[in-house]
Amino acid sequence: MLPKLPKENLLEILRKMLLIRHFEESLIGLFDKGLFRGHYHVYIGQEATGVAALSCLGGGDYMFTTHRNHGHLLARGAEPGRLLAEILGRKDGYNKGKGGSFHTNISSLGILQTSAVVAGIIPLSTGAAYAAKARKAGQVSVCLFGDGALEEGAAPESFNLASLWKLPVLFLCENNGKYGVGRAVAAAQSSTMAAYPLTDLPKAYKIPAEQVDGLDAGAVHAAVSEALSRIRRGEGPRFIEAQTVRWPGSESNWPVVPVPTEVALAWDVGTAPEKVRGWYRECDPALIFIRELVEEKQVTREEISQVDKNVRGQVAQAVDFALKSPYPDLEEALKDVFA
Ligand SMILES: Cc1ncc(C[n+]2csc(CCOP(=O)(O)OP(=O)(O)O)c2C)c(N)n1
Ligand SMILES: [Mg+2]
Repeated sequence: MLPKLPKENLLEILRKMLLIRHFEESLIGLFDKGLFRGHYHVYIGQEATGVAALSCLGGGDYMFTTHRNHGHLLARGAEPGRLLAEILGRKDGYNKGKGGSFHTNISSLGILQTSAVVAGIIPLSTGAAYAAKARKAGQVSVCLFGDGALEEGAAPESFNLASLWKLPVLFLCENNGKYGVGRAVAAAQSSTMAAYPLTDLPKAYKIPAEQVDGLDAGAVHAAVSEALSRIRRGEGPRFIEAQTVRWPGSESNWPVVPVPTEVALAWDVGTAPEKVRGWYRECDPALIFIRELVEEKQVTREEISQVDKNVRGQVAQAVDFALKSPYPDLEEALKDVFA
């Protein structure tokens, strides 16, 4: 379903979903050309969750994210050029190229910590919520993490304190399952957790927890805005499990693009390789959103093509900006270091 929002907000959600998609597909191309090194993860397939959820935050709220962060950062308003420069280790990146894909922090956007340490941000987001509560500033701390993070001890330890102290934190778990096992199975057993559904774990700590279809921007928007308003009213932490289906391009160790995303795929997946057609037809959140916009007569196909064209232009400019940015000087290695 579509989020209950005016057309301009729906167009903004569409714009951000397509921005993330084209940004990530371009990034895979840059990696394949040897333009950056080290491991990286892309957010393709989860755009409806990140974009819809983060559209509910206020300007002063805090956000924490993981190894699969690029989509969250773009959804929160990161400039694509500076983010790409950071991932490529360049001087004009948000953290002067020292954070890279796994550790881009943008404090001006309330993004206090991005960490590839699985579950590392869960205690940090709880601490930020503690600070927000102590300051009585009305801020909420939103922590986005994968299903795998629940396996770490840091998760239940944080749930315990957040619940005891009624901290203003939203734990948003993105359960991206496994492609090809069917949605119901993915939802129940995607992780190696003995406890499932995953919501059983926060519930043991008396944290209200619900599951939501992470491919459905409207469902995510409704669940997150309701959760945030309850948290802001002082009701304490909440947990949402957003279920998506892993993008087949993220099945192997290194991401591959099975078919470059075109708006036309929303109606005809014929150009996608046969074995991934089902994902693009049924599980692609961007294409689902596009179809809904048109079917509910909110937006025409021409308007969607125009948004897509603008976003592609923006990504091309970001690539140009990042590639023109120099690598940091050697002496920079010893600056901003606390050791
Ligand atoms: C503490 C820790 N253990 C192991 C890893 C290696 N690792 C990187 S991503 C990952 C899987 C995380 O799964 P999930 O949280 O579900 O995120 P997804 O990649 O599915 O989005 C693991 C085990 C790590 N980065 N940190
Ligand atoms: Mg996962």
